[in-house]
Amino acid sequence: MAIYPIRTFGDPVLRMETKPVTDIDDKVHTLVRDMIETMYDAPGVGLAANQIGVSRRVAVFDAQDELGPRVMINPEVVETAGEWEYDEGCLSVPNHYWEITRPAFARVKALDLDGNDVEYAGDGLLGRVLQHEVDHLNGALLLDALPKRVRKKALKELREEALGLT
Ligand code: GNR
Ligand code: NI
Repeated sequence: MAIYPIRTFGDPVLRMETKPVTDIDDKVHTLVRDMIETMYDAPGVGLAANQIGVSRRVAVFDAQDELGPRVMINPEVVETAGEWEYDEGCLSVPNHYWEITRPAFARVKALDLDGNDVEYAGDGLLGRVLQHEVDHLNGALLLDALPKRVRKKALKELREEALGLT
């Protein structure tokens, strides 16, 4: 088991293409175990592989329900509905939260660790985390989901923070 450092905004790996998993081998099992450990240690409710520098289409999440940690391999959002504004954060943009409007409901198709088709669907925190993690695997960050003006202000804040001006 291992806890990995989480890559943060500005690290190019967060914007790079991620490769689908074709073979769910021991390396993928180990990656998933380490990702779950890293997610709980952070602590966070989701983690995408590229957040620990691995450019593969793997994510884990725990929507704080009775189901515990879950894995999605090669996930795709296949359906969304509604609209919901929610105070969203990201371990790769630590200590910042923004009100982000996204679909309220999401359905994701993926593979589990046995290579079986799985579907996760829901609203609330679950729907939000599903969309957030698939975004990561597509090289997107929560900043990209902000309205233009808010995004500009957010980028300015992050730039100033990086320069040690705050
Ligand atoms: O821990 C996390 N909390 C969170 C809160 C609101 C919306 C999305 C999230 S996901 C985030 C962990 C993370 O950065 N996953 O990529
Ligand atoms: Ni995130």
